[in-house]
Amino acid sequence: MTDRRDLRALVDRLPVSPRFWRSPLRGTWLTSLLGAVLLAGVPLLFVTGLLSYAAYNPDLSPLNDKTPDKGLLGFYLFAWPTRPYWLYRVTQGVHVTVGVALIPVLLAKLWSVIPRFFALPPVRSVSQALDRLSLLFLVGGGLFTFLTGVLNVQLDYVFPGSFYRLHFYGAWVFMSAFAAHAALRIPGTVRILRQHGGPLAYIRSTTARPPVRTASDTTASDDLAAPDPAPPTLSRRGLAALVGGGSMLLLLTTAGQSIGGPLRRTALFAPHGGGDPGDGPNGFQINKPAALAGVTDRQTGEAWRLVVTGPRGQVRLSRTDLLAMPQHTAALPIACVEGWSTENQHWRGVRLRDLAALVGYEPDDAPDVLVESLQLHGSFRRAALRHNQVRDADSLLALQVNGADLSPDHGYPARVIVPAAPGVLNTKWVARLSFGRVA
Ligand SMILES: Nc1nc2c(c(=O)[nH]1)N[C@H]1C(S)=C(S)[C@@H](COP(=O)(O)O)O[C@H]1N2
Ligand SMILES: [Mo]
Repeated sequence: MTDRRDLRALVDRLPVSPRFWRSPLRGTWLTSLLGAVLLAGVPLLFVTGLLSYAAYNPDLSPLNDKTPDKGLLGFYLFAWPTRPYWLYRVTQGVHVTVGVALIPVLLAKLWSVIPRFFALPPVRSVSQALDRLSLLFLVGGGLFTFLTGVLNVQLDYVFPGSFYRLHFYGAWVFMSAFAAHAALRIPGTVRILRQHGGPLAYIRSTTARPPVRTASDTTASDDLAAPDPAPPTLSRRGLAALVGGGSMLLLLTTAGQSIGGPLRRTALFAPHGGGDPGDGPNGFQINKPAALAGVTDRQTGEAWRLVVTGPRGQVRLSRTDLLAMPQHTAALPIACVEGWSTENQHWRGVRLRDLAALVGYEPDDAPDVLVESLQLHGSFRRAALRHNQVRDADSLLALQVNGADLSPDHGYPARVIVPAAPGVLNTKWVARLSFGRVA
């Protein structure tokens, strides 16, 4: 008899026992509430993420494509438009900002269901086994996708080139498991949330149990509520403040990098590029300074020539030649995959479609173009632009910005700027434009 009781006491000190988990805050209600927030947020991340992938023109050129084996997962790719010009600024700003803001919710959700990961026996039925397997993909895929996303934003491509592949595949695994999980759990979640009033009712209640009980109450079978709750160290209000407040803080400190203006200074966790842009016409964020890209003054000085190729051979143009062509202005932002973007800058230079005309194309029939940089190091030396991007009257080979010559860090002697395109397609220090020779 005593032996048995000793054994019980021992088991209760292990995570496999529900009695091991004593926080009075756990319960299906909390899990449902956090689940509902993720149900709204995660699909938004998925859609904006797929859009971001499409925006890279990954189907255009093996050079753009960091996921050559994407196979069927690229089924939805389409020609990324150039209008509205702020499109990528918004979709990617939302993707990164919402993603960062959901981190506390994701962590709280995982915390809220920890006891289930340890529950014994691990497999009770076929359907429960499948459910657990899907949870493995859900949790693993979720953590992996969030982690690769944050690392990319914060550490500026720790996995050069492979980030897209990892994040893209991770997202598909995560979303598949998420969809299965949501389909299984939505009915229960809705019922639990209905039964117990809105979030405020939950937060106001300081007791361990949900505030409103009904005859059909399922809390009796609430496998997440601690059977042996410890005195609370954190009230529900405290928990709400921690998760919601943490989320809001991240939202506000991240959104600044996309919204700009004085808010930019609140973007505490945002990457701030590879250098201090200073003030003046070139005083906006720099992704990679010339020195880091290995671009020297000698390469960009008097000897620099732009090589333009097409079916009618090639032309070589000095900066003076380019300045003698018709100059056009476009007010466009730089919007990086990392989520930061600039306000509109006033770019001035030669239209890409006019350059296509130099090598045998009607501007309205200009083809795709391969853009190559002087840059010798790094993964952004070449990028392919689609014909709709080349034909847009605001797509420029910019020579000046905000009334001054481009600074070396912003791509002097010439850089590409295309409306609505991700920053990475706006190649700096351009050396060569190959029209109709993308593949
Ligand atoms: N040659 C070259 N062009 C490049 C890059 C680079 O590293 N090398 N970075 C790209 C990326 S990722 C972005 S977001 C924009 C940033 O432009 P900016 O530094 O002028 O703000 O430049 C793009 N053009
Ligand atoms: Mo970027």
